[in-house]
Amino acid sequence: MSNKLAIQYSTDVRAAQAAKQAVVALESTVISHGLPYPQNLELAQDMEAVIRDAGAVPATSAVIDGKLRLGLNADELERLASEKDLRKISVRDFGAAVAQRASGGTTVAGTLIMAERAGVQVFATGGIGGVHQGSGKDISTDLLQLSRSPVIVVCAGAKAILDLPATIEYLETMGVPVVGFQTDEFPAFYSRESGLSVSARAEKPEEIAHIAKSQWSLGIHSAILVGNPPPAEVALPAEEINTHIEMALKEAEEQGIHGQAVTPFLLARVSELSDGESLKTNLALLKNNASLAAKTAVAMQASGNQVHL
Ligand code: PSU
Ligand code: MN
Repeated sequence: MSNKLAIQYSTDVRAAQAAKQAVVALESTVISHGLPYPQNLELAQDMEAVIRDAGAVPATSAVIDGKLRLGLNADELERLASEKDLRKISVRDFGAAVAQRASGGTTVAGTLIMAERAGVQVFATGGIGGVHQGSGKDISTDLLQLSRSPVIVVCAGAKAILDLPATIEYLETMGVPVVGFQTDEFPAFYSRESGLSVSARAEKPEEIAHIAKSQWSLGIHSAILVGNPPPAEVALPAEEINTHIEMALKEAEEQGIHGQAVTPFLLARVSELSDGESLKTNLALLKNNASLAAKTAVAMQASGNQVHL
């Protein structure tokens, strides 16, 4: 890679890496395309604060004016939260964004690439992309990249806007371990249960770190996907949220929404249809994931870096 394409770090992320402190990467499509303004900005700041409170350093990932960035300042976060025409940057989109000096949020797949390049081992998000409902032809690049980047990804599962059984099957096919945090079931984002089994269960962050190091030390270079159920006090009953999801899916089909626009459309409609109830759950589980990711990053650091990649 030429110097021009090197990742630019914020001062505190660079200092944390030099001091071998725990760092947690954060994706930013959730800011640019997943949540409304100003809740998205507040959320981005809250997630960073949660990570600092747990003794780690947050590294929000984005492309700003064609530069790959890990760690954003307050002005840049504000831009990502409020600017129009920001790109949604997944694996295929980096080259064009750099060449055209564009700005945008990185998806789970995009952030995995940046975290791996930067040697950041833990990453927090809300929900991953997956296999969409319907013809089965819309499959998120997140799943492919999860099979390629050795990073621990803490999520609340995936939203039931997706075909969850097909998503779990795909992860199995691609060899991605799915670890339930204090649960045997893959969470369904708004709801704690999905009826789908995880491939392993961990009770503590230290156990997640141990599983990751053991898997990677065998030379298996996939992500470790951690399913962290939403906090019980904000979790929504599956039947309630599924009514809104079905409505949103019907509208997407009627309006011919396709490609990258599908996920943002469904997220926005489900939030509107549930009268903000789902937004509350969304914000709470993102902070909950930031907290677990930070504790896991600290555990990774504390147990030493004897991973042989
Ligand atoms: N699911 C959510 N919230 C999100 C996303 C997914 O509940 O914000 C975002 C993530 O950044 C994810 C991306 O990586 O959407 C997946 O988009 P696609 O399905 O187009 O790959
Ligand atoms: Mn897609």
